[in-house]
Amino acid sequence: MAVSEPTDIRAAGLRTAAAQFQFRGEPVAFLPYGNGHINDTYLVTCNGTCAPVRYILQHINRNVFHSPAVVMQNIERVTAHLAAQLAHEPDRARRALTLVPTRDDSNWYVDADGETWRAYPFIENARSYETATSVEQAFQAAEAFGRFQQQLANLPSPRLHETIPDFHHTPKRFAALQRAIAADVKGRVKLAQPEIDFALAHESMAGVLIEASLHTDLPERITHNDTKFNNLLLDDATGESLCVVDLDTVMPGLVLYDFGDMVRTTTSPAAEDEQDLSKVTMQFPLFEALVRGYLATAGEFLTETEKRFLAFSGKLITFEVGIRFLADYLAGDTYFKIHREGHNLDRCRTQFKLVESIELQEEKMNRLVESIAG
Ligand code: ADP
Ligand code: GN1
Ligand code: MG
Repeated sequence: MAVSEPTDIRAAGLRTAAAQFQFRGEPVAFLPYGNGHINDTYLVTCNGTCAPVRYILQHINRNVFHSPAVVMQNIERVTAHLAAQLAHEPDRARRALTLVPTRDDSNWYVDADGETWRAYPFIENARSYETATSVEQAFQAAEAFGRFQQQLANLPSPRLHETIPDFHHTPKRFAALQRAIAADVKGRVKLAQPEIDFALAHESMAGVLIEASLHTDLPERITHNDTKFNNLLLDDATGESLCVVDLDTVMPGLVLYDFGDMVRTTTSPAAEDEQDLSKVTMQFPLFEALVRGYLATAGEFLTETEKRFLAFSGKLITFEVGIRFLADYLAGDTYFKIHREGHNLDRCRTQFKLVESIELQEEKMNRLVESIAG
């Protein structure tokens, strides 16, 4: 068997894992794929009977997801429900992820080292992007993630597992940052003082949504919880949203964290790890497109309070992700994959710059939401 990539010691495990799934044809090539910060994702090409057939094969990060079986149980239910919702739609196989069964008819494979693998058919003629380049793309993203929430609103009980407890509990994220500052295990506090000062000065926003959810109509719903722009595939031919991917954190949550993460990842033209901070800015027309796209699909179920916090949610989750990058930098880069020295600090800086940009425009953003959503 010719295996083109990767050539490191993981290749053997990768081949063994691939052999467990009911792929059409023999796996003949493996390539690391995508820009996710968490899992190991590979594009596997099989020599199907007529033409090559491709799959996504993923190794779940156990350092992040302490119970991969719980992640997979959620994904089994979510993908089955989405398939049922799409039963009468054209092109439905490209509109939702489908798990590929293993040879013994499980939906995932645990290898001899206890590592968990899963596979999906590769959705052809579509791709994800790191940043949005047009208002139309922002509209498509918000409409798609809103539709995703709507499709899952009637998922039968029981409640989905919390694959990462308190994932968007911003005050607990803030407390984790404070612990990382106090521990200073890598002696990096002195290298990140301006960012630490920024975080400490903004602490008061951390609890706003959690607090509001205790007293107002901010209900728990089934949310995606990682709605960054590169977790959405757009159709190559039409540019329209096609499929929401990265289902590991689909679980009970607040819809505002989903909307906020779209603001974080689509409104700035700069990459998440851009070092030239002058490029980081919240572009108002893209925010407007997000609001319109989101209301087009989620508008019918959103409460007044959910609508009222739409602009704030962008600022909050951008802050939350910023303090997570900062805490990970201080802790020695143990959570997010990094590709260079100081990578997590660079990522933190773009987030805080974006928070500032949102602060400058927040009033105007709120006025816009009010004028559209009433
Ligand atoms: P991570 O959890 O590490 O972020 P993802 O599940 O988001 O991993 O996958 C990484 C990338 O792979 C995505 O951004 C997307 O571009 C691509 N991808 C994932 N699943 C599929 C699929 N079934 N078909 C096509 N591309 C996919
Ligand atoms: C991670 O897996 P990925 O790259 O789509 C992270 C998100 C962060 C994001 C920042 C499980 O998302 O919470 O917002 O990086 N996922 C997890 O880019 O922690
Ligand atoms: Mg991803």
